[in-house]
Amino acid sequence: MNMMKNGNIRMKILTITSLLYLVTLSVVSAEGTIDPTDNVAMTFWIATALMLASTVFFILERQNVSDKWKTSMTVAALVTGVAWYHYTYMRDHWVGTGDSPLVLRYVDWLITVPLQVSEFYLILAAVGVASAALFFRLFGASIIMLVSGFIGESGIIGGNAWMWFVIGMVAWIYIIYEIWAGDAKNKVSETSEGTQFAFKAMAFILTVGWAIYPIGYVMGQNADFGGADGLNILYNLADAVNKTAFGLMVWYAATMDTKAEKAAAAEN
Ligand SMILES: *C/C=C(C)/C=C/C=C(C)/C=C/C1=C(C)CCCC1(C)C
Repeated sequence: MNMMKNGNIRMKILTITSLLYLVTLSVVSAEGTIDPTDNVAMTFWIATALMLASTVFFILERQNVSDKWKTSMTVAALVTGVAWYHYTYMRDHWVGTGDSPLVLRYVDWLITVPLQVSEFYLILAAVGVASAALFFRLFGASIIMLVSGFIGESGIIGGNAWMWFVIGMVAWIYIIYEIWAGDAKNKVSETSEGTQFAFKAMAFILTVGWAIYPIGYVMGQNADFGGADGLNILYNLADAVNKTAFGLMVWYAATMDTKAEKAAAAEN
């Protein structure tokens, strides 16, 4: 009992010191200096620190959840970890040039979005009801959404930015349809409370949290709508919600499920 208590306290101290250390490191390692009147730069800084703190948290919490949730926690940590790495560059790019870090942003999304949609597959696979087809449909649609967004924003192959926007919107609406009304919905009803919670929370984030991105895209098209400042503030905010909160939902569900499993085991 005493040993467990000591272990818990040690763990907490370790968590808090690593968080403080890493967050400080991420702030002082910046190449440029931050202008306190630059609100966009502020959001880059906050997002960078948040991504790092979330990554450390998910890695440390991974050991407290039951085995079947560990891969989901790893993926949650990868999403914020990859984003943290890119944010350290995106932040410097903004401060150094005052331009949107367009390519870095989309490189980050192209890695982190497929990782996130794979979470739907993972939480269903953990309880044996997932289909690979679901994963490939979500994966394919998310790639179409991102590639059309990139073509529209960068103008690399021409065409109208609004045409590419519409294609991206269609792909996103398809993803929403797939998770709310596709066959995953029937499968999830057969699973544990924790899995159902995770699935619903993630579906909600893909619908409401992801809606911030197209608004950012629209702002970026016209200085009157907000221009590059509006676009970057919204994209940074959206990443904070969609990467950190998304992982927290997985963590919450995993914790809930692990508790329920332990309680059931104690009864037997
Ligand atoms: C961690 C990064 C995430 C979750 C990025 C998500 C990005 C989107 C949901 C982007 C959506 C877009 C549309 C729905 C229309 C076209 C323009 C995009 C690419 C901004």
